[in-house]
Amino acid sequence: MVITSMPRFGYAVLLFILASISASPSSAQEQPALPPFEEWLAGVKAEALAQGIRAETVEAAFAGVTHDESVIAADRNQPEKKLEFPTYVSQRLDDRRFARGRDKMAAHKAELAAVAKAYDVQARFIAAVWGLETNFGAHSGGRNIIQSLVTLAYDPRRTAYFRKELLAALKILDEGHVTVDRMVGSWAGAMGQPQFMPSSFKAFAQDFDGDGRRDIWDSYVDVFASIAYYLKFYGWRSDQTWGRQVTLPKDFAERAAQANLAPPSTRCALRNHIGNMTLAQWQALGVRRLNGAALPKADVMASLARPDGPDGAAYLTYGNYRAILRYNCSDYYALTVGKLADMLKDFE
Ligand SMILES: [Ca+2]
Repeated sequence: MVITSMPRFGYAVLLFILASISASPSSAQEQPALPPFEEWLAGVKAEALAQGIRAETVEAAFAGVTHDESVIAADRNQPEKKLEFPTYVSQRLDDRRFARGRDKMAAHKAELAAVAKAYDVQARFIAAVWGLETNFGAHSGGRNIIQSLVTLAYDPRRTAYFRKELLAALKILDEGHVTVDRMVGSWAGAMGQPQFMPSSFKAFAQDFDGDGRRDIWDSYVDVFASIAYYLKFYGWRSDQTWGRQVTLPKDFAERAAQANLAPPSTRCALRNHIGNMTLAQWQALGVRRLNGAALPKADVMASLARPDGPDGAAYLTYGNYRAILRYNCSDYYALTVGKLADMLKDFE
């Protein structure tokens, strides 16, 4: 799911507000009260109209929309226990996923090549994100996006964030990019084959086939171009890969302490990385390729990720890896995209 930085900021503010409320003794445990559903929905409709969204769009979008308890159940049923990375990868990169990726890259070879050239992003990375998000278009989520967003926006925990996403979704309908019956996605509001939230759609979705609609549901080139533009926007370089698994010397902890290696950023997954230096500097610190060979002599900056802690596998990650983290800020996700792209390298 693509979540841009604004929503995270909004969420942080909301958490702060909730914390302030529960800090007052009279309302401990209480969440901000929302009006009854129908009254609340009327307020959303009024806001949409005030934003210039046409009445017929608003009426069509909300026809038959209800508060969907299954969305709330899905939201509250997310696994709390974190999987070890090898388990996470094995659940996502099995033989069937690889075979489907290989077949889909062959079926859309010309379209992927055209988009790769236009946006300067290697086809295997576009395919890998597509593969991880929706199994190459097989599982976009069959839910009505308006229904998912209405339900989440009416839930007091993140009402401001999802109300904004709901209004963005109405704007997308009003602009005619998709019809309401085709605007499907996940229970969490992520839409179409690249799983863009509505705000990400507004910022990043592309109309590559030039029919006037940014169609991330049914136009393959629009899907590919939208993923490619997202990565490009966040600094993708087509002369580099994502990074690589490496081996560390036995005394790496002491060497890292001596070199004063600190996290390269405080931003989500990067706060668990260390170092931000050239491959030559990593080489001097004793880091090698998985087969023991010297690191490439390229002039590339890298930070070290160890998703299962200091005793688990180690990866040097490059600038492109940070672009993948913008799509979903999890080392597990970004490493799996990188591994899938490596597996698909011969099919570009
Ligand atoms: Ca289009």
